[in-house]
Amino acid sequence: MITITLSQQSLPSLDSNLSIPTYDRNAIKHGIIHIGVGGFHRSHQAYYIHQLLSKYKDLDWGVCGIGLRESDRKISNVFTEQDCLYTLIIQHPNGVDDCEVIGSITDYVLATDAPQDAINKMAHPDTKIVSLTITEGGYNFSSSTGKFDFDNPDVQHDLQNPAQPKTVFGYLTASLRKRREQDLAAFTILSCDNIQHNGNVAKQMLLSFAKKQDKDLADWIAQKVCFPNTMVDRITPVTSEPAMKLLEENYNLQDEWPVVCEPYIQWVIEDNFSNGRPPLEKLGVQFVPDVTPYEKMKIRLLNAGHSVLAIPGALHGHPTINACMEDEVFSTFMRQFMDQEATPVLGTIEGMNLTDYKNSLEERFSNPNIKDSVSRICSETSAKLPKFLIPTIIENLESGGSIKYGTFILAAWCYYSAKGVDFNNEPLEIIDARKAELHKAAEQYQEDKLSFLNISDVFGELKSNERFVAEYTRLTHAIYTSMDVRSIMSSISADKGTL
Ligand code: CS2
Repeated sequence: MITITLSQQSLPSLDSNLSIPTYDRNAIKHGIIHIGVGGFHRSHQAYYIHQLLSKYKDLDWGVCGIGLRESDRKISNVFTEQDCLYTLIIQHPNGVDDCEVIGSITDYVLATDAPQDAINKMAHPDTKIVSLTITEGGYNFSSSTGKFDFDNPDVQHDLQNPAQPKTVFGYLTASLRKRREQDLAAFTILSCDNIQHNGNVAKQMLLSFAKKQDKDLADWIAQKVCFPNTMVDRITPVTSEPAMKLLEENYNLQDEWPVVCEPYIQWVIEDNFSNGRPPLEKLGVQFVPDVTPYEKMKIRLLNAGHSVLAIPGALHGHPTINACMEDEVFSTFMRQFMDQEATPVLGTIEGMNLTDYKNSLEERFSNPNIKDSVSRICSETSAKLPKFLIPTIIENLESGGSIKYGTFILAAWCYYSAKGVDFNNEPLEIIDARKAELHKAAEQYQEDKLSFLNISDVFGELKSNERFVAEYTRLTHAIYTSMDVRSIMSSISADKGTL
């Protein structure tokens, strides 16, 4: 049997068991422009919009993707070949896979090749929302000061070349400037990254940039653009070879870049839009006046819980999050972290049962079918921990709460960054924009036990807190001397004073 390549034209010939878009993709308007079309956007927002188009034929809210980086060339090429279609593979814990071809993205612009096209797309009258998944590190602020980083060379470039931008801030201001000139309503900027108050952060960073470039425009943005805070959730591992094989074997379909995800999906959004919004509540999206409790709970439990498993997991040689969960030492350690360090600083969250939430996270992390690699979770740790974990340590230092679980993760991260190999001497796949800097700081451990903590925009003032320093020193020493994360984790969980 000849394998069918995914495209608009091939849709009617696909296996009839595979669900395909039933709406007229040619009639779709791009109400949403999305910057940063990675796996997560494709399993989450694009999936919700696909359902909106399928069930309600609301064609005003299609998506046009934009890539700002050279590394987006791969998705651009795949989308060119596949007419922006892709298969979403929802992997259930019992081994069942639900596969569906998603059609809500109907155009894609690689801005590095065509900056003006990207600006024009955002400035188009049909555009009502520009949404972002630009990663935790993409907001260009220092974690310790919270200030916009004007030293970034790309930011400097954008300030000097407003019509040829490189950064998201340059593109947003260029397109908003054009909308203002043409007397078009401003779009909403919808951040979908795992940062507490992601909308407020996006606003503050964009305004810092815009003020430097054009004060009047900055005032207009401040008045006209809404930046709702959001909480987004769906575990989406990196697409693996077996996922592609599965489509070939079960459906005779060749998809160059399908997306794999868990069944769980959640989106909570503050109902604050500049220029209308899709009726996503029809699909279970929660619109709330204040997203704070949801985002804090998710970031401090789910995202932090992931890092708490993945960093020692990588050192021990566990390949995936579910492998970590199968190891009782790891799953106990993670739950104790959640119960003893994250929960006390969260306090009570109205309308939420934190025990149920934590139990559900344990189930989701244990899904054996999803095989979420620890290397994905460890990627860009330098941007993640200042948002996911370090605030919990700081708040526990202030309240006199436990810090041993969180501190152990920072100690393990120091070893991880210094050595670049796990405890079996196997190379670690370290993906971090600041990899070299982290390595340099961590590597000086033998001469200066606190050298790693010198990266102050990651660790803030932790180095000057006596209780933290004592715990960190004790735990790094334990790791460097025993080279066995499991036994240290089990001692920490058992609350033994000595290691
Ligand atoms: C993960 C997230 O990257 C990470 O560290 O914790 O990607 C996580 O899987 C998603 O936020 C789930 O919604």
